[in-house]
Amino acid sequence: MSHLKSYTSRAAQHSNPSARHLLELMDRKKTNLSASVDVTTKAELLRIADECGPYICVLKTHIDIISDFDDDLVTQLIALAEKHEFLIFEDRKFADIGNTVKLQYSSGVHKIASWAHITNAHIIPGEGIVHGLAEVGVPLNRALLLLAEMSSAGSLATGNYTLTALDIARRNRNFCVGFIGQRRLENGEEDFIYMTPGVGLVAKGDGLGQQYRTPRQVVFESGCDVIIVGRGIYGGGNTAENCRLYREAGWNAYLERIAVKPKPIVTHILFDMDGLLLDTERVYSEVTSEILARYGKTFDWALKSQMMGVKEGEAAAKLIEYCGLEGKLTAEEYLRERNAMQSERFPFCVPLPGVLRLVKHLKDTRIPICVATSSHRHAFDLKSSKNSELFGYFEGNITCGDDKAVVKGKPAPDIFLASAKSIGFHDADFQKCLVFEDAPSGVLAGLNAGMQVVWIPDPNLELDPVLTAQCAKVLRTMEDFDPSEFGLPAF
Ligand code: BMP
Repeated sequence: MSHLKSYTSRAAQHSNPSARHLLELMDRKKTNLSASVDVTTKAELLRIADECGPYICVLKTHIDIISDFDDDLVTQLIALAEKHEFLIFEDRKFADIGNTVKLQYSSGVHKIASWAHITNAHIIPGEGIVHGLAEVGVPLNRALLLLAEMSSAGSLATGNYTLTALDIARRNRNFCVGFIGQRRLENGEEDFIYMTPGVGLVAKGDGLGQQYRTPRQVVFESGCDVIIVGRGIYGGGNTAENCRLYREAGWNAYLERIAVKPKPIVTHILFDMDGLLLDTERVYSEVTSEILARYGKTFDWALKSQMMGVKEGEAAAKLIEYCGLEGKLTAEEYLRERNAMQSERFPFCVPLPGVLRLVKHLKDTRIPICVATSSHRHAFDLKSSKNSELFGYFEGNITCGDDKAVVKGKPAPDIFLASAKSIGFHDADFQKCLVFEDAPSGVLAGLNAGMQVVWIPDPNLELDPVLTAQCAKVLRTMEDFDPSEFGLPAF
């Protein structure tokens, strides 16, 4: 959990000189505030930079909006950066092929690489953009941030796109030091710097798509490191006083964050089954799509995500209501037909990637494990019938949705509390239990039980950022799980 450490202690994790410098100066100057000065004249930019200087760790510029740009502006900006000790971040948002961005970064009127400690890039062209920029930036000790997410409404930088930014940064650590994003993407010891725009103490938006969250939401709740504030600082009123207020709010949120104790070591592990251990969700989708097609309806992801992991009666009622099938199909009729079709197909479900390896490893290292599935016992028997290797590792530790101890279905915590108890968990600290889930209702059930949750959602699922922030990890497949991050024996 690198973000629960101080900025200074994180500096050692970075080989990039600008990243180290930034992390050290933030603690020294007691600020995680970046002023984004989007003004159009040299004089205004220099005046505001000088006023903000004592309060900020980073000055963010859009140099191409300055109408009277000249080399003297750069000379004066560098002098202010030295006087007040801040880094300069040119928010250039490069977005072209490697060869072109190399020229845009090094040359032209602005010669950005010669003065900006940090710049940023979209990943839309692919990884070549990073390699092109690195050819210029690395020899100058510069740093790059990738745009993993944007603050504006309707941004397309979500889901797998965002996670791809993480992969690209991991492969280019010497230059890619972090992200422009709205939340921390990794939760382990790995360390990236997150700078977050769309920060406001009062305003909620600007009428042009910008969306604001408070410094505490950004730093404490979402685990980001630097708050980027523009109009909230210089848009009317006293610039220095506004800086002071934002700096204080950002800094207090950081202090609150590093006061949080790291999560305890995991001792017991609970696994959902459908869509998590087995690829049963494929069968559910196929069968329900075939039934709904007869009524001219489609089984979309908005509906499916509400049904996943919920007790079957509740899920069926949701489906009838959502599709407006009252009077045409009852929940019971749907379930009868669906269950018959599924029974034929379930035995042919297979373990999802990484599942056999992890479950075998936990069994071999004697970590107590249990399946906690909303499926009824007869459905579990069908699904497990041809998967004896996988379920053999559980040695009969299976809690089903129709077990007596499970009164309420997910998102109630019953099933996880019952299955933890069934494998000998009697500690008061439920954070020592780790839940693996794919469905939002199951994630919520794990959180409601007070447990740590690893969420492995279907790639089609739209991730709720609030749920995401509460998970210990959000992974693409179980292959990405590293037991040592939870104090469990390493592979
Ligand atoms: P303001 O606080 O006045 O809304 O300014 C936000 C600044 O951050 C702008 O310079 C904008 O270009 C930048 N920005 C953003 O607002 N959202 C993003 O996702 C990425 C950005 O760089």
